Amino acid sequence: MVKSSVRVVCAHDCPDMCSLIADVEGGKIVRVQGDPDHPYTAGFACGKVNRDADLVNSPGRITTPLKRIGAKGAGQFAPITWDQALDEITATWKTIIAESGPLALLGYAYSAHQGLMNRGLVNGLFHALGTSRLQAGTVCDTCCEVAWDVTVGPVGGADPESVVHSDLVIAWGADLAATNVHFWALAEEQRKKRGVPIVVIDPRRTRSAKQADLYLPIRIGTDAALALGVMHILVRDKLADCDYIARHTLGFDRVEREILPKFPPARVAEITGLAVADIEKLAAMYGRAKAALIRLGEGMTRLIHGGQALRAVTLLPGVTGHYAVEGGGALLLTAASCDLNYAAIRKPSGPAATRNVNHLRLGEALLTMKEPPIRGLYISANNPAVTCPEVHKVRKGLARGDLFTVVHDPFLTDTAKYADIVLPAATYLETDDLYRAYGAYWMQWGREAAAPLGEARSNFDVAQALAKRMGLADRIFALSPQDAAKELFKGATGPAAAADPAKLFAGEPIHIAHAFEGQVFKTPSGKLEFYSEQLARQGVSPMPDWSEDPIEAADAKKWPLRLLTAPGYFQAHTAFSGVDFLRQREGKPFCVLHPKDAATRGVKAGDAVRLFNDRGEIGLMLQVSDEIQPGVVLVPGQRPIGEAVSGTINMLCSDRYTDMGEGATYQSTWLDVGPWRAA
Ligand SMILES: Nc1nc2c(c(=O)[nH]1)N[C@H]1C(S)=C(S)[C@@H](COP(=O)(O)OP(=O)(O)OC[C@H]3O[C@@H](n4cnc5c(=O)[nH]c(N)nc54)[C@H](O)[C@@H]3O)O[C@H]1N2
Ligand SMILES: Nc1nc2c(c(=O)[nH]1)N[C@H]1C(S)=C(S)[C@@H](COP(=O)(O)OP(=O)(O)OC[C@H]3O[C@@H](n4cnc5c(=O)[nH]c(N)nc54)[C@H](O)[C@@H]3O)O[C@H]1N2
Ligand code: SF4
Ligand SMILES: [Mo]
Repeated sequence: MVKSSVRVVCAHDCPDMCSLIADVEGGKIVRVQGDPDHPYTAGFACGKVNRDADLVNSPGRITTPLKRIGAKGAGQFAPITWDQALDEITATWKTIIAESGPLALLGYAYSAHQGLMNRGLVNGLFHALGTSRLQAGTVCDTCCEVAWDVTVGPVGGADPESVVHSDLVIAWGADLAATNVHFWALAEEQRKKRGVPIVVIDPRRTRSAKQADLYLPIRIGTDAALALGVMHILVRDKLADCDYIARHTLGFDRVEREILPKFPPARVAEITGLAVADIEKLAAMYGRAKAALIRLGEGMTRLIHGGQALRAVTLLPGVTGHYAVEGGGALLLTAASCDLNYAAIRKPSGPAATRNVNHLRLGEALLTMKEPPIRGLYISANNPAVTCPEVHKVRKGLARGDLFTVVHDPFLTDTAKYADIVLPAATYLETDDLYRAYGAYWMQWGREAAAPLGEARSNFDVAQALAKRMGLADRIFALSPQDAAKELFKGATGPAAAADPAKLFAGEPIHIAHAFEGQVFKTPSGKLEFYSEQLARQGVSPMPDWSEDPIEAADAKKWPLRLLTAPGYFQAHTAFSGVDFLRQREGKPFCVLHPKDAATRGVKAGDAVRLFNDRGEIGLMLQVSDEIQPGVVLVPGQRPIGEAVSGTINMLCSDRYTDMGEGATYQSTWLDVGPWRAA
């Protein structure tokens, strides 16, 4: 059997963007491991991707196009050929466009293939067709992104590899040992070598928290109060860097006068549920550090006032001047500092603006949009029938008899079961693509390691085939993946633009960090904005603040438990459901209650339990643990509906927006738990 090792890039939705080595035998991927020659990957992949040979070869893979023969949602399909599938799709689209105009179509690829082309060209196809557009990512990161942008500007944050210069690391709303393992490994190494302490701020005593030097079990949704309390102490104890504040920030004087007096340690303790001593300790550690690095997580933003939370924490390094120091500052995302010509792929032609559909309100859009209604839907690399809030609405929308749905996925997902046509997708290990990390400063070309299984085709390939049949003449739809990637460099600026194509296409990792010159601010004022005119114009409090949301407060009176949502350790949303080993390690879909809450409800570990609120009820297995506080129910990850006792957690979550970025508010969900009574 011919054996070879191919250098590839991990395309899963993860900040680390590992370089991987895929071992191939007889045309089949038999092993996937971390690349020892990539500085950031450092020779290891996470526990999930170590099993990706099982993912590509999973018996659950779809190998041919399918046409629905049963009711929507029932999952009955018959195989058809690619020509039949593409002909039917494009004929239907042409009819819809002729009758209702292009706005009656909605298509998207979301984050499950992080390759710039396999994700970008699907969106490019719908851009060129002038269809309605998905305001994508509101289910994930638009809240934190907008909060960062109005504060720091659309620019990347600290380089995770600068942690070698840090003297304090704070994981704030991020379970790094689960979602950012390479940064976690670096931070731990610094702790071992140089005694750099790690602080974790999280309502759950996560894997990261268990290993922290200081762990603050903050109450959900109170991070802005904690950050403002720390600022209060920094000012009180003269630990603020007045010179930095004067030169690089805007509006601190007003925050100091109008906001900080409201956040003395005693009140912050009351709001956050933390001990005054711990708040003082955090502020003292932060104020005395020379280069403290805050890893900002999205966890604190998955609720109504999530934007205020992230913004307040993001302002902290401006008070101490740590933004000016290598190894200090804050890291949310890095992608905005990679200035490639993305439009070449994502916007080859088509109108500058059309009608937008918010990703998290897909259900609402399918049910209520008029003039024209959405009549054709194309979903690639996304499983909204599980992962969107108000999932009942999504399912009801997908069940519409007059909606023509196409799903492109390697697996027959809950969403695919509603499709008229299902197309078999190649995985990243079976595609060529260009990658740039969103949580580190690296870029890399990833090669197809093995031919796609069965008749599976890549997102890129299918986008081109559909474009051709729809009569789109844009050049990008006829280029090879490598030639298309070259378009990304035309007009690009910064370190990414300087990549040597010979090295790039040979698969060499390209370091794309700018030389360190302090955090750059790309706000309207060019400074770190404690006061944001942009927010004032949107009617949002222009200064960081914390207040209780009235709807949340009313729900909290009605229901005794609040939802805490966190990543699954052996699953990431539903993308690894096809791997037996990981599914079993994760166990059946479960929730976690504090021992006190379990006892008062007469339920015990291992029981099936019922989670319910005004939206409905679902059934999960129960684990009991004091890793969470009383009053909280933790549901890690999103899992396919068939795996659970009944339903999925998003059946209980509303599609209300966050304060910034119109993002999802999963954690603004109140509910109760009781024994499961099978219907
Ligand atoms: N309650 C609650 N809901 C949440 C969250 C939460 O914290 N709580 N988190 C939210 C977040 S952060 C996110 S990002 C979303 C994620 O939501 P989704 O994007 O829906 O995530 P997945 O369930 O992983 O679905 C990805 C799909 O893409 C498929 N896929 C993988 N690779 C390819 C490929 O190359 N091509 C194609 N065509 N398909 C591919 C996978 O098989 C899978 O079916 O969920 C959100 N939903
Ligand atoms: N294993 C695994 N890895 C993943 C994913 C996965 O599902 N599984 N998903 C991927 C995706 S799509 C994304 S977007 C990223 C997200 O990765 P992160 O940015 O790390 O965000 P989350 O996973 O949403 O939440 C992180 C932590 O925030 C905590 N948290 C919740 N509410 C609060 C709060 O109010 N305050 C504070 N301080 N903390 C809070 C949660 O307990 C959790 O431990 O991870 C990616 N990586
Ligand atoms: S850590 Fe992230 S980038 Fe690395 S292999 Fe795992 S999922 Fe992929
Ligand atoms: Mo996400």
